[in-house]
Amino acid sequence: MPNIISADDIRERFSQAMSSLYQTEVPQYGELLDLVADVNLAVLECHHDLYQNLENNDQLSRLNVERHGAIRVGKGEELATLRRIFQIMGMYPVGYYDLSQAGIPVHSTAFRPIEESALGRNPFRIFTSLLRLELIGNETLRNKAADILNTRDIFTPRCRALLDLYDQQGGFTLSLVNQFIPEVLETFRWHQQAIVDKSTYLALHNEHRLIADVVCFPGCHINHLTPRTLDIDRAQSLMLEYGMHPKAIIEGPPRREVPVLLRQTSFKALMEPVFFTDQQQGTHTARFGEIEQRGIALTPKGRALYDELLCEAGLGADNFQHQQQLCQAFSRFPDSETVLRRQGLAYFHYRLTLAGERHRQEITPADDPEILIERGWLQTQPIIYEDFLPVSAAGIFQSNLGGENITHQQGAGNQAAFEQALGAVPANPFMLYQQMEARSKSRCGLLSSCTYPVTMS
Ligand code: OOG
Ligand code: NI
Repeated sequence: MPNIISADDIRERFSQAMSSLYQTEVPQYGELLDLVADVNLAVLECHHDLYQNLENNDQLSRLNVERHGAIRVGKGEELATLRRIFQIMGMYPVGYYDLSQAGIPVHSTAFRPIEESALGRNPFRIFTSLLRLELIGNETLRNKAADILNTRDIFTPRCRALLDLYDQQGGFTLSLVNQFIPEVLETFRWHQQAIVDKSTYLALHNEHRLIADVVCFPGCHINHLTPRTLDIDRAQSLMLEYGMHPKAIIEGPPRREVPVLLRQTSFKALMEPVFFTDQQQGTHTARFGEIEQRGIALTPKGRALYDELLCEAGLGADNFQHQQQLCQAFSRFPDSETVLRRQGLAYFHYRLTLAGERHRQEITPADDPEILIERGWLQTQPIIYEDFLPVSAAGIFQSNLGGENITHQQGAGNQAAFEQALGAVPANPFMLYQQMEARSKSRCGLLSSCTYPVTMS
């Protein structure tokens, strides 16, 4: 088929369309984008080395287009259809997140690009959660929620027809992409017309606000979009100055010389008008804005240390105290690229220096990379963490469920049920980072072959 538009192109167009839509729906998100752009500019002006580093690693161009979003669905078929939609955009399920441990009745994955070139172009990700009806304690409400979900279709008929067409043709021309994106946006935009009457909404809401959010509407509205900042502490304090209401604490690790994993904060959800099927009116509070700062991806060993120290730090009363507790606990976490690398705590991208290029023929797979680095033949850069953190995600969920006491029973994960609904096994994030590192080493002549082929079902 001639003139097929690439998945990277479709994702780029889609992420722009989502951002424009969300700016019209939640004007504070537009302000958040301005705030983050200001912070990033100030950081880059003051830290020329960081600027050079990002530019050398093709990270600068992705910074301003970089964002993630989040949606929540109610039944397996919805999740499986989303998988088809995102695959067309080069986004694949990565990771399994069990939120039930934090009393939130969902489990999740992140749809995201996985190849280095695709991530460099536009790393748009969508954190996607599936409601776990079996965790609703009240049987009458559980059945009611299931009945409502059974009758709805969150995808337009044209969207479904286009998915089938894509499968038949193996691609989309520009004119089909231009039809596909608005059809998909219909699913993700806000619908102020609910599909239930007010008393049903209130009953589900009283059980758990999240359940009302997932079940009572004809679509799975995007609930936030998140730009990437280079200094989240600055962004958090600026949010107050811009008149936004940031959540109490920044989630994730503390501020570091070498930023690790992911730090996140958000502003509180807005109250939006809703019209119910019995002509009554009300409001719904679900949609918010979030900011993230991304750092280096950790190996399983690094991640185990992160989880241990996060637990040890506990929860501070306010952000100041929380960050102090974190800093204290994380004094045990090495904070230099060299030590992180030597102790096998984080993933790195290897490349030859000019001197290394000149000695290309002398490098063998048996060489110790650390010696070549000291000799000036090899350079490394952090591999950026592209995924999410379950404890942080739970904090983001909770801060936007109105801070009410979550009376919900805690559950255990059920990855097998999630995979069955999705119709695929999410990729293991550690494998993806390890594979990236291995490929970069093998390009330097350090590994004889790349041993981790990517296979996406
Ligand atoms: C998702 C919350 C988690 C993140 O960035 O960790 C999340 C949701 O509220 O649906 O977005
Ligand atoms: Ni988020």
